[in-house]
Amino acid sequence: MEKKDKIYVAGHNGMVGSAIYRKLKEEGYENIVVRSSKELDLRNQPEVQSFFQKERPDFVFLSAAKVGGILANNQFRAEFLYDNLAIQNNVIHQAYKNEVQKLLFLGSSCIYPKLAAQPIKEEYLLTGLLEPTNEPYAIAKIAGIKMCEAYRDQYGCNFISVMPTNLYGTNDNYDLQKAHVLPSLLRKFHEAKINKMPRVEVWGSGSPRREFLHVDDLADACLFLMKEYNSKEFVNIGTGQDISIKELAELIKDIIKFEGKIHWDQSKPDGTPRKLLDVSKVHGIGWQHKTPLKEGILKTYTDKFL
Ligand code: GFB
Repeated sequence: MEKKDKIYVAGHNGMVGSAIYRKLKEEGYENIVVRSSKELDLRNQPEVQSFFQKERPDFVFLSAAKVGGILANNQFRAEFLYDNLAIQNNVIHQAYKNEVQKLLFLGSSCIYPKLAAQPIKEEYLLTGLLEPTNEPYAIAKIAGIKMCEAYRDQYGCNFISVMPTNLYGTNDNYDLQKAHVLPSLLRKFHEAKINKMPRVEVWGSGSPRREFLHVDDLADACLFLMKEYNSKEFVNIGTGQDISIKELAELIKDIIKFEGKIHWDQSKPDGTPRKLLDVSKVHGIGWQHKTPLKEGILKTYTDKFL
């Protein structure tokens, strides 16, 4: 990828796309193409076709997706399946038709079986049943990986896929009904502190374990792999360390200095009991994350709320 190459970042207003966009700018890439979802509806096949025919990008980061936390995934099951399938079908197919040199597709660690052995190796894909709350999203993402693999097999396209673990950072979603756990807890504890509330509601039992990666580290990994990696097999991106939701809630409570209590709302789902990626493959290719969790949370909190 040369500095003058035309690079399309799909989904540049989202958390992942905006981090990739910032990173490309930082590294001096000059020819970046973006469209907001109002300007280009990626679910619309003719619109995507004319966009690719007009712009003819050399490289594509496919970071556009409908995403959300455990409740949103479960509630908007049809949209998570349809929107994601439509977006990736259109973009991947037009990237092939318009001779894009290389495309990077972003999946998610929820593609793995609910009860996969830990840490999760790439080869565990499709070895067991999925977590029911995010099955539609996971099915769409699995289809995206398989599409990249099939277009490589049949047409020789250099399309690669990465599977990031749970992400947080700049431009996250803070809508409590739709967001993931980390931004939700930042908002809940912050508001409880400001409003001097006695307790904060945290969902589930607190026992599930999750791995959290700062989105700037993910963007760094995506650029690294776009430059260095050209194989069919997808690659996990994470930190290799996880914590329980109880530990996360305590950590955020401490960082924000909230003095009240935590109340566990057990009517809400726990989801997958543990989701820790085996990151030895990406380490072997030469990439490691940089941001320690506590530092990343503090920075995210300060930038958003202080
Ligand atoms: O981040 P989260 O929504 O997604 O939830 P998943 C992680 C854990 O945190 C669950 C608990 O056990 C939640 O019950 N939790 C506690 C909370 N308090 C809260 C809260 O206030 N908000 C939220 N959202 N959770 C998603 C998938 O799964 O992760 C997606 O549904 C995607 O498909 C994404 O893969 C990365 O890690 O459970």
